[in-house]
Amino acid sequence: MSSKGAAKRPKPKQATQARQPRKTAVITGVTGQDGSYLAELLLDKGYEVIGVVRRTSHDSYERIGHLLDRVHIVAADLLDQHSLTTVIRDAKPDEVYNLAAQSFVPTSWNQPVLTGEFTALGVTRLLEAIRLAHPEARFYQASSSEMFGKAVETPQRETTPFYPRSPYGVAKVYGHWITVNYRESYGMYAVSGILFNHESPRRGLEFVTRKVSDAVARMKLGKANELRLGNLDSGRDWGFAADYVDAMWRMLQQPKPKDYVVGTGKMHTVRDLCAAAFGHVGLDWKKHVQVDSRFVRPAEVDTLLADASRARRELGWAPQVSFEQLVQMMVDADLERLA
Ligand code: NDP
Ligand code: GDR
Repeated sequence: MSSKGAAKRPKPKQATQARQPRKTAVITGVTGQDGSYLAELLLDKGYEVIGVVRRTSHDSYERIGHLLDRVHIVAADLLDQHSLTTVIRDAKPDEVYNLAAQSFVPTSWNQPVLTGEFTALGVTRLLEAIRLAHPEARFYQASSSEMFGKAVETPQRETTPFYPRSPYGVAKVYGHWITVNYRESYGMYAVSGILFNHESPRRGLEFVTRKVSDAVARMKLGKANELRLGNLDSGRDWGFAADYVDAMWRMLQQPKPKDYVVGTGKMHTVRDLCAAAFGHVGLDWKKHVQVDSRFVRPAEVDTLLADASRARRELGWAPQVSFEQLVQMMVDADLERLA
């Protein structure tokens, strides 16, 4: 057969369409709220997902129980350099999402040093692991609107100066800048997503949205009658966690590493949150909510409101769930769970 004739034959599919290799992602904090939604998103996209968990005497797989047959669980701790380096060296991931942290603001006043170790130095340990073992990996750092703290302008965007108001906020500022520094020092693809509050039925019970949705469900079912809260005046830009993990993924698909603010651009107070949640089940929040000084913080962040126009423009990202839909979703989920 002449080579000409052979060239005319249609090539088998495999030869022309090289299969895309499956991407691998490492998620620290996979047992947390965001880790569980991000693992779902990446599995849906065909990634191999490696979830980092720290050793505990009881497992904390409540949020990822339904994913355990598809996520590879590995043990490592943000406090332990060697364990992080081993994970990165063995996995050689395309993407690393650093979601692990001591994430509850009030605890950061009680445990400021530990919060700094996890939430600040933990970022450096993970960046060092990547730099030494697999510098090609793209890195996402879970930065926070708490870095804006006593905000010097409203709304807050990527260029707004930081003024953190808690040991947690201070630790996140360190995590943000060390990420920027590794990008600029070593040319690593490292980005910081400055995410505003995002919630879901998987939110920890101590955070105010979930504390309220859980209490409302208990009251509706006759299991409780009172809810004690701190500052009702503080304003937050609350969105739905599943929307926000999509923004994280989009940040790692860009041609150049860049930092982005992510939020809805709408602010509500804790009072508004109470009105929406109690109102959803036909209760009057004013009859049930008591202000309790135990829940008032030593220093408060009064108003957080995102200007996410860079994320909208460059990532094509937009929130899909409104504040009202979010609150109703959380109350309904707690009603179902407790009924
Ligand atoms: P969660 O508190 O729900 O999850 C935190 C995760 O970190 C858990 O999986 C926890 O594991 C893990 N973790 C804590 N300490 C360590 C450690 N030393 N080593 C390894 N893992 C550890 O947080 P979210 O999912 O809400 O938030 C994810 C990230 O995003 C956090 O960094 C948070 O600070 C940040 N963030 C969150 C926002 C939000 O509104 N949710 C907004 C902006 C930023 P374990 O289950 O064992 O406790
Ligand atoms: P935040 O979330 O501190 O913004 O951090 P949280 O839900 O704890 O507080 C929001 C606001 O509500 C006020 N508040 C109360 N908060 C709690 N937890 N409990 C109460 O009883 C109560 N009463 C009033 C608070 O004073 C505050 O103003 C969250 C975390 O997920 C961080 O990890 C993340 O970085 C930021 O969001 C963005």
